[in-house]
Amino acid sequence: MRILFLCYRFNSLSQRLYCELTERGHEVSIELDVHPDLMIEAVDLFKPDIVIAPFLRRKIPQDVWRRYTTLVVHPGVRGDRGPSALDWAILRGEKMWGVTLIEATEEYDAGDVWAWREFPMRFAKKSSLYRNEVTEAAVECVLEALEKFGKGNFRPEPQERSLWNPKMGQDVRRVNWDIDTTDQVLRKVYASDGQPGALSVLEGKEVYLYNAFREGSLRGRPGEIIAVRDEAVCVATVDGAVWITHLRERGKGTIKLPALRVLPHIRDRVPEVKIKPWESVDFPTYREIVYEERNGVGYIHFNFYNGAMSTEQCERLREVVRYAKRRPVRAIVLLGQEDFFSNGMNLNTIENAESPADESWRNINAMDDLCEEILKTPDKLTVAGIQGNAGAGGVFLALTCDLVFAREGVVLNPHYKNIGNLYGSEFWTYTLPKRVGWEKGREIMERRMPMSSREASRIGLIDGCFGRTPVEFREMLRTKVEGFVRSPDFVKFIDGKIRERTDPSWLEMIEKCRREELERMKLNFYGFDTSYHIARYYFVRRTPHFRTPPYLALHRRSAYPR
Ligand code: COA
Ligand code: THG
Repeated sequence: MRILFLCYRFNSLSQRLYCELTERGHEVSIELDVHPDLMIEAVDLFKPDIVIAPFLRRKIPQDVWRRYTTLVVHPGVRGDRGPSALDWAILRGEKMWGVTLIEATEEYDAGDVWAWREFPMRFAKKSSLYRNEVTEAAVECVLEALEKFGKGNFRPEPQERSLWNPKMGQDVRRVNWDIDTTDQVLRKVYASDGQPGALSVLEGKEVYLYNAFREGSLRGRPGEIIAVRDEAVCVATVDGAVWITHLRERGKGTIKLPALRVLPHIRDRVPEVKIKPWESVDFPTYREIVYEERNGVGYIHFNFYNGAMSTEQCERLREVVRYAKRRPVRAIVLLGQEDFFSNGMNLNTIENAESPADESWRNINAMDDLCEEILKTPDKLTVAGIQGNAGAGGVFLALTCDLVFAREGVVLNPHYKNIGNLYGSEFWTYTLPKRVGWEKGREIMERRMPMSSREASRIGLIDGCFGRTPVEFREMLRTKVEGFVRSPDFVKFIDGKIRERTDPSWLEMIEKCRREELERMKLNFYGFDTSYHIARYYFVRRTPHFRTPPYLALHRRSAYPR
């Protein structure tokens, strides 16, 4: 089928649906939300069989939905309507929630229902529910609806009683430290994460709060910052305390940053309460990196917000990899976190730096130091366990491991071009051709489209994909890795690895890869072409698109057959 996507951004859900549909042989073209007239132009150019809006706020013009069956993915149960569906569900503490595929009509979300799914709610941030439960349910809904549409005789069901829930404003989201309990603070910040954040006041400054965690032991005066850890701040509440890892100053053009970079003066006033990654702790708190050992295997969890890795975070993670390398374990498993494995260097902290070019250079070198630390592990098996999506340098960080596995449903973006034509580093010129050959490698890099873990596994970019949920994935991964390190094959594997990784010619080749990649990156950061700096500027400010690039819009390519 020919399917046109209308979306505000080509976000994780749109990318996942794109993969699911194209990998089933459908032809999918994408039109970003720029102007209603362009939506009409897009259907006129593409003449799709069906239109799907996976992530759209704007009203689809009559000229589109009257002429083409148009289905809107609504992250809510049947009968729920409005632009802040998940936000309200979290705030109200719904026990069950869902996704409904609604036919577009004149009135927002009031059309007939093509498919729906429900799931139990988790007490978690909106973006995490969106990237996991909502995404899985939406994929099932879309596949079901396409089957019904293909049969030709399906009649969608009218919504009998429906309830309009307005856009949630900051009057509802705002955190008031004098009265909000820890649970209420968590609820408000969860309901507002990743966008738009929950407004509040810290240190007399109006800020949006992101990425909150319950703190089980520290206490203080409500609203006061009582501790810092890894650039996050711990704020006392009326009945406990919470950690907030990211803040954005109120105002136009501000960006999300690690809390301490928004409130730098706090560092000298407030104690730093450290917890070592390998320590065990028996109360809830925020921990950026956790190292645990089980049955001779070391597992490293790194909980980096949005999967973005600043220079300092790369350094902290590298320290833990070095620790693991000294431990008597046979394998080291990198797990990232459930929402993202990694998205490479942190474009926000780079943007915020005095010199973004210098900070880009520091950050990519820190990424490469981490990658090199993993590559130069001769006597242990290294494994990447990709539980959530990965992009750019984050994918290639994973590929520095001997074995790479991903959860089913993970979306990978194994390329760098989308941020201003970056050349890329992280030893991709070693790992990519080694896994898929130069020709396929170049094709992936140039096409700059997302790829499902299933497809990545099929072409040998990764070694396998399994597990429907992060929990199931980790369970299966553990069995696999622990099985391998106890098998006779393992001894042979390690003998070979030691031989390769201590060979002077291998070491020389690795050094050459890094040097040549960084040579090209230097041009991206300091050279004549400033497209990386421009692309980053718009990316971190989440600026809406002003056109749909041809690599997304098949129908706007000059070579496209009409
Ligand atoms: N640095 C900082 N923030 C990043 C990031 C990075 N490298 N990669 C992703 N993010 C943030 C996005 O800004 C967005 O933030 P939000 O909380 O304000 O919404 C969030 O992570 C991703 O949101 P989502 O909508 O789920 O992601 P997506 O599906 O739109 O896109 C990517 C995922 C990875 C394809 C896309 O974000 C991307 O292209 N990132 C840049 C990757 C990159 O070039 N890294 C540096 C080169 S090494
Ligand atoms: N029919 C048509 N177009 C649609 C939908 C539809 N476009 C996408 C939309 N569903 C997804 N759901 C919503 C529901 C409500 C709102 C936005 C998307 C909403 N918007 C604000 C308002 O109206 O006040 C702001 C709108 C704006 O900025 O334009 O409430 O079912 N044809």
